[in-house]
Amino acid sequence: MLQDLTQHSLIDLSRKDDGSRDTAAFAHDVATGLSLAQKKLPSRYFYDAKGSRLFQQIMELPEYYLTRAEFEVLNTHRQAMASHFAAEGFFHLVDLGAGDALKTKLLLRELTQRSKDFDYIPIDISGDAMVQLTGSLQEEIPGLQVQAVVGEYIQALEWLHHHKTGPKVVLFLGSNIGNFEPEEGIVFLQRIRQCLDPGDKLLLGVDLRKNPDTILKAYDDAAGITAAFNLNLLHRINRELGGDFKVDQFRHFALYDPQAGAMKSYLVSEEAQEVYLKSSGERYKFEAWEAIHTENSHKFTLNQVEEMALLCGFKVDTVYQDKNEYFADIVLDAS
Ligand code: AVI
Repeated sequence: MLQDLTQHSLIDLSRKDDGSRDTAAFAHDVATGLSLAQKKLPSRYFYDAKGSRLFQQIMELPEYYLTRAEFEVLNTHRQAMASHFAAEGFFHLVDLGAGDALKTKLLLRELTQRSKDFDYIPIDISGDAMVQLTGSLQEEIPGLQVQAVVGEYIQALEWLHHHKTGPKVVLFLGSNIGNFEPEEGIVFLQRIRQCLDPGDKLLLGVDLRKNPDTILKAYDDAAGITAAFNLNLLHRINRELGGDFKVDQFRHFALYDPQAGAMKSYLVSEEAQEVYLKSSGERYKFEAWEAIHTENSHKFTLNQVEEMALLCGFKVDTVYQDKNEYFADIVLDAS
């Protein structure tokens, strides 16, 4: 689908079937994860409509410092970032997982005030989010050239690599890199690098190591929103895969490993029980207090980011931080 507006267009690279392939992949991943000796479910399945709404609420929680800290980084350093990115003339500003682009808009306003010598390419798997974003940008930043892309990150970057020539600045904000396992994160950054040319840039948002108490509270808030977000995965399995999880017999449990810098989230079964999944036709046995691992959120040191960047064909250019040094947005140059 290509919807052409004057300054705003939207290209949809997502698969146009009835969603059955997505459901089959979900069913496969859940059946595999629940059959392991140490059960696990992939965190990417948190984000159905309800899960996405809960994540919006998480970002507003007093304990969830990440969003506020990154907003401060972009707000404080937006002029320096804009000068840096716009220094060599026209470029494409590519936003991986743009969502509502609340933080990116700080940068977009700054860039449009100085010159119109760039276009904005938000990428997101949610078509609805991209339609809403292009609408809001039309009102808030008239004159901005926007080409929204609906699709998976790498698929969209490969499309851009073949269809958009010229320098690129890629944004990967929000410490989304922290939800990958370290080896997967490296493969992901290497794939981003393959879609870029030397001299292109990646602005990578990372949550930094800090007092473990601060980190733990961010993933175990007093209002129970993070617990609801985690438990929603079981509701989703019940609804979409014909599961019979008794959700009220599971509880959210979060712990932080300060040596690994890994925030780990679990769903713990309070009773011995069996769960049936219609999609696999199997029953899965839980001992009392057995856990399902659902998410890791890695926290980084600046040295780790530098090492990771080198392994992936990038060099650290500039590190921007908030005043508490909770969060960093790091400009990496493709070498
Ligand atoms: C999307 N991601 C960076 C969030 C994080 O902090 O790992 C997801 C999240 N999980 C629990 N709270 C927020």
